[in-house]
Amino acid sequence: MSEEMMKQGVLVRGFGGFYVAVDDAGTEHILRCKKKFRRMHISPLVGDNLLFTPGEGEEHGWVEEILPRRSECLRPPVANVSLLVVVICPSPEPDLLLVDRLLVRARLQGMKTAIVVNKCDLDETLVEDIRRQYAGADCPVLAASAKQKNGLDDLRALMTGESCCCLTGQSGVGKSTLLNALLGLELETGEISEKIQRGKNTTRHAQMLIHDGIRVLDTAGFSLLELDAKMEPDKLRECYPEFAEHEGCCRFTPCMHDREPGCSVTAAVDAGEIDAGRVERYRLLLADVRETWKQRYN
Ligand SMILES: Nc1nc2c(ncn2[C@@H]2O[C@H](COP(=O)(O)OP(=O)(O)OP(=O)(O)O)[C@@H](O)[C@H]2O)c(=O)[nH]1
Ligand SMILES: [Mg+2]
Ligand SMILES: [Zn+2]
Repeated sequence: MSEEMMKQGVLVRGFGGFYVAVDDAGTEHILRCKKKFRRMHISPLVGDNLLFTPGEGEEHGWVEEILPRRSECLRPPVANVSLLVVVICPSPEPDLLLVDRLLVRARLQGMKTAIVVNKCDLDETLVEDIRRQYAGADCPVLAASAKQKNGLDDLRALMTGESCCCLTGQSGVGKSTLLNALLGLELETGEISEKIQRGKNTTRHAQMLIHDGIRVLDTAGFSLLELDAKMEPDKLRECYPEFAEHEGCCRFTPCMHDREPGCSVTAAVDAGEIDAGRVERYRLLLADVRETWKQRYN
């Protein structure tokens, strides 16, 4: 294939073995993947930068090359995210262990993070609580109500200038509704189930929306997430910015900040300087990571 015929674009969505890429001029191209990718066990992710040969007329084109990724996740399955925006809300109830897992994974991938507390029209106290818990986490906490169109300017300002933002979180928190309000779109949204207070997984696949210089991914909600099975227990505490100033201040070095005597992090929790819940959840994740690490050769 001659080089001149190739174009570059970003993968914005996939459907049934086809991929849709948008080129620099904003034109959409329908593509299929060459067999060599399957042989290499690589599949393109939404957010990937691609080199492709456009199809002629009604014919689809071909993905020729996936350019190097600056980050990749499998949950949600997306590439090249620079800012991960975790959306929570009063109902369905927030799962902060899931939030912390997402923040850890983002940090390991070099992404910036933010938390948006949506549906503030239902409960305006939640955002204050979350701001307090994540005060030292290097993660801005924004208040929003997609329904009342509040907080959208802050969210837009946060996303402007990012190469690619990604909204993630449980089903039913209002990710698609937020993007509709923010970008004037009509993405499908779904009621949450009254009986179990859970979303109904309305968004099924990740897709990239490009609008007013903002590139943002709407993704499918989920509630289960594992940390990387190859993660060393030592790495986890580096994902908590609130611990940084305590490194080297504990009685033992290294200290995992897991209830060792003379631990500076425990002292900071007792003094109310670091949120107790956040540290408690860190310790749960640490136990998890240690268990997985122990079994890594089994
Ligand atoms: N009261 C209130 N309801 C909201 C708000 N934002 C979204 N909702 C409602 O929450 C429900 C779920 O919204 P979606 O946008 O479909 O949620 P989602 O996060 O995209 O869910 P999945 O696609 O399943 O992951 C819908 O009934 C929305 O109308 C809000 O700010 N306030
Ligand atoms: Mg959705
Ligand atoms: Zn310690």
